[in-house]
Amino acid sequence: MPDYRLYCLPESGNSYKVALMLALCGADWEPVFVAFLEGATREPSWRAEISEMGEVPVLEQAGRRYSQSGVILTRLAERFGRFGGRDEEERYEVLRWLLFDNHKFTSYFATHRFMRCLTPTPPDPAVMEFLRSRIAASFGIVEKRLAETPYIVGPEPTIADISMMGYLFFSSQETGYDLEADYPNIAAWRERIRARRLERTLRIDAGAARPAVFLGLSAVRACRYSTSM
Ligand SMILES: N[C@@H](CCC(=O)N[C@@H](CS)C(=O)NCC(=O)O)C(=O)O
Repeated sequence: MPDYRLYCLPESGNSYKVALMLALCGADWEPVFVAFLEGATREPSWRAEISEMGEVPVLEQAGRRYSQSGVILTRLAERFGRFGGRDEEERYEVLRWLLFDNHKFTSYFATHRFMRCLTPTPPDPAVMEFLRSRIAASFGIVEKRLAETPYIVGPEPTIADISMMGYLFFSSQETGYDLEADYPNIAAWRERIRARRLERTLRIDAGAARPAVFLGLSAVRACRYSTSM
């Protein structure tokens, strides 16, 4: 039995955050596929046994289960002594960006992609417009920040970067955003993480039951791939 089991699915960028951290830390872990799109996390039994919040990711270790990617990443950073920030000041900075990520940077971008690709009926254009305005605001803030620093907190990557990568590796066809064209600093930052990811995860990629989780390549089902949004 591996040390860690990650309840996840390849389409979930929030799960990818934890998969990326486990891979970068060289952890002994395995993915546990959750039939999220079929409604598994809405089942009362799933909420009773796996997570009352009805969300993925959930990380299992030594018979205990933990949810909320920001908390999981913090726990792993402490356990592995990596990516947590170099001193107290940086650790608070990491927390500040984790909160910004969960509230804004990941949240609106992930919801926009979900509405665009994973809902059975076409989304309301006004809702999509609202989401795009919120994405423009949060991505603009990060784009400006990355003009000054290679990683979000400083010269070295932290779990704040790992968290913020959650949805950036999905294709532009899927997200509706061309990061190279519109957010060149964010695109360059993603390449810096990609280089580390490829370096550290090849062994795991090769042996994984669901390699898409690690590669960030989504096998999105029923994706409409509308190019007009
Ligand atoms: N803040 C949470 C967000 C997790 C989240 O929203 N996960 C999605 C899948 S990617 C989910 O389970 N959504 C179910 C719902 O919103 O009811 C985290 O970072 O773990």
